Amino acid sequence: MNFDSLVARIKVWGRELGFQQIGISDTDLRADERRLEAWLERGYHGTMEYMHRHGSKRSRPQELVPGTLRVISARMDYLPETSSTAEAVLEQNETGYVSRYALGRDYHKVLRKALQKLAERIGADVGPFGYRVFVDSAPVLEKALARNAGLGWIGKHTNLINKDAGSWFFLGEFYTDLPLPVDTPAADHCGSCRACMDVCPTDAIVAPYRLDARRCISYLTIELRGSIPTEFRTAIGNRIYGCDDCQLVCPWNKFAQLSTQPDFAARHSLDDSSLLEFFAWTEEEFLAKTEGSAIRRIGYECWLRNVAVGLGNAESSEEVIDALRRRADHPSPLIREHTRWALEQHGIH
Ligand code: B12
Ligand code: SF4
Ligand code: SF4
Repeated sequence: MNFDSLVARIKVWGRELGFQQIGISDTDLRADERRLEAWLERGYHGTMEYMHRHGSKRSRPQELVPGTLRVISARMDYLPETSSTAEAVLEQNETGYVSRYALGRDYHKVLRKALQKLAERIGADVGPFGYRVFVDSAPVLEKALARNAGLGWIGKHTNLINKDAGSWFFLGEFYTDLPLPVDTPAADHCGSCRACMDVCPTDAIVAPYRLDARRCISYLTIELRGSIPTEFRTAIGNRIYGCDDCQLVCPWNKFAQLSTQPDFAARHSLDDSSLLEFFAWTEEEFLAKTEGSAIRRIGYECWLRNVAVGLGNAESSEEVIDALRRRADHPSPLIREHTRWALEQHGIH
């Protein structure tokens, strides 16, 4: 079989299915394995036990799927058109900021479906072959594999950046037993820049390429289930789900394109609603408005926890104080504690 021409066809099919780029790598992740181990040893993963759980499977694709020879990585742009710019929302502290990746439909579903179709197309061409599709769904070092496949480099903020497309894209991949020719890994173009490190509100990028997730607003608002440490609450500002500051400041995002994927269009005014509107949602409204969205996974309790922190950082007003007072005796101790903290920020004890 001519694998060079197969790869050319795979890249064309990938674009037809909505991916901006496809690349192929082998499975050698030895240098990244050492860095992953050092990151875990320092405890930077916080409560994300799943980063530990699978041992070396994350950095050794053959241990996860025996027989894997190559990894086909794909990237899909997600930046949606929004009624206000990200910077404008971050400046208006009465509006809630939802990170750009979570404004539309859950990316896991969108990418998985497209990757599955790509695998089926390959199968129709080459006959039965071994593969397994992943989108942030298993112990896979997605960024390192995508870098090795030529899709971009891991920037100092630790996201993957592409020279022609910035970093506002998701990654997905499939492991396969096809002996495809590999792409050239992407080179690092951060140079002497350190804008992301300087802008990070919580100093989570503790050294270039080294993120202490326990300090990252994305972790604090999405992954952490308990109380948000008080030392970070003011810095969180109005960011109620994730954080984009390190990407917003990155000069390479000048080259980013808006997403063409209708699934990633902002839903339910998540791009432009006040903290008061979000805080007023009942559990039923939360479930209805986050149906099919990644936000749903944090649950209603953590949603109110996050919005309470945002309201603690908002301009003082009667409406803000009244809304917080209404939740101050909430049956959930987590919501009570964050609401009371927020009231204290407005001088109410
Ligand atoms: C755990 C996780 C998180 C954690 C930890 C982030 C992290 N840096 O690890 C938290 C919750 C904080 C997080 C946040 C976000 N995430 Co996240 N996350 C993941 C996940 C599940 C695993 C990442 C991982 O393997 N971490 C392990 C550590 C060791 O990796 P690392 O910090 O990148 O370190 C590597 C390199 O930096 C390098 N390195 C480390 N030290 C050193 C030192 C030197 C000198 C050098 C040269 C290199 C180097 O080696 C390491 C191994 O490759 C992936 C999906 C997946 N399965 O891969 C998504 C993923 C990385 N997340 C993604 C996104 C979109 C985000 C957010 C932008 C969401 C948001 N807006 O809030 C933020 C970005 C925050 C940030 N600055 O990284 C996308 C990134 C897409 C892209 N373009 O890169 C992914 C790939 C999901 C996807 N399928 O699209 N995430
Ligand atoms: S996502 Fe926000 S908190 Fe996390 S490293 Fe980037 S700027 Fe810092
Ligand atoms: S802001 Fe600068 S240092 Fe940070 S990832 Fe972008 S280019 Fe690299």
